[in-house]
Amino acid sequence: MPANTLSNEQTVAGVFDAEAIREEFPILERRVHGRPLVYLDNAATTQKPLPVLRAEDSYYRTLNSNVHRGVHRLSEEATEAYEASRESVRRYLNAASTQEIVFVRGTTEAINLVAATFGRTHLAPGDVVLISGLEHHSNIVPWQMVCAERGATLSVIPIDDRGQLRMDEFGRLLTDRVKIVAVNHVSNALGTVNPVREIVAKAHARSIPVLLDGAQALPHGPVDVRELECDFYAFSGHKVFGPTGIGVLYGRSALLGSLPPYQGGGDMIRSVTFEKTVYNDLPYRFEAGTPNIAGSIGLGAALDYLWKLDWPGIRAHERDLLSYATEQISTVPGIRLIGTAEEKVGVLSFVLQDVHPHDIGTILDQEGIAIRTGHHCAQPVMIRFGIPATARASFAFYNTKAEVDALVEGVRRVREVMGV
Ligand code: C6P
Repeated sequence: MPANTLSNEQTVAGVFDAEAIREEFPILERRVHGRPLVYLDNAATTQKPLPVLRAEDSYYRTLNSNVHRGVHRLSEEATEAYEASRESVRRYLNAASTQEIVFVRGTTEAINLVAATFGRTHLAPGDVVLISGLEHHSNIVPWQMVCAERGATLSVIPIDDRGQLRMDEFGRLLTDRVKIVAVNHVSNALGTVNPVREIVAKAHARSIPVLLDGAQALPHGPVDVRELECDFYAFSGHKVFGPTGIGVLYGRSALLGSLPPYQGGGDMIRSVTFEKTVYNDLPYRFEAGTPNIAGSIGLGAALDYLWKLDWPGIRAHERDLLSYATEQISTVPGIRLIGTAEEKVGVLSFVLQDVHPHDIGTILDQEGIAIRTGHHCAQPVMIRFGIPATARASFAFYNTKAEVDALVEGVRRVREVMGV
């Protein structure tokens, strides 16, 4: 991840100790099929550190009650904890205000929210939504749905053979018919880090807003949405070492505030009569119903935990791990790496001759190694490379070179078992 799209107060790299930090992630001590767990499926979901486990447990043991509703003590304390988490998110993204932080179920819901509200109010027949060929289905399907409804068209920035966006094509596709650009910050299938600052600058030069899907970027460090100048930023709690079922939509307040509500119900209203409903202020206008209170508190704990880490040191460790893994896996005969972008996070997507990726995953599992196989909810990426699926190992800061060695050894074993 280039330092220029991530931010943190610290600037000096220490030597990051991955072995030491593993002690804070109890699940990493597990054994699977009698072997030590080698967890390399971090792009699917990350493991949780003790402070997150404690925060959720403590919420249910000591605070459990509904938020924004009760005058009683527990409800007040739960509301305070819920809103404190919103502030933790604001700080991690360097948003201007907590009004810009909407709690949702995850990245998928965040993008659906924007597609439904912005899409329905800003798209007309002949308009264009510009996405990229690297997108997760969550940043394709909601736009397809709203385009079909509004008579608009989906346009796609193509990718090159290394899995990088064709920025020359982006310039050509960015016409005045484009009403929103929606791209991922980091690709889940290939690990490519996209030039999002350039994308935002070019789109804004034509007054076109930009949504960034940050699901795979935030696990690799804080970002500064004000510095990126994006209009929307979406992410999931479970990929940033927090709980499942919780995520965030950041929206620049001027734009977010101009959008109609997404879902109707409790908490998103100021007053209701049968004749007329007056909606609540930001961000509550987009938080209908009892929210995932424990999840939000767990997410706040995760981001507070991450905030204190040595990010320059972690980035150096992650870069080192990726280049070691790339080098080592390339020594295995028959391996083809899919996605070799110049700027990448720790994702190794690969195929091994004509061995089906599911067989690779199953054999590695017998060795205690967890990877993901399939199309990674990014089928257009697979189509672009002419393959149905890949095996994908994805790293987090708690992974070590010994685990890379285990992966490479495991892939050699796959060759033996499959006779290739
Ligand atoms: N990618 C993966 O294994 P949800 O499911 O809403 O938390 O996140 C969806 C999503 C959106 N955008 C990107 C870039 C993503 O990587 C994901 C989730 C996981 O790659 C599960 S498919």
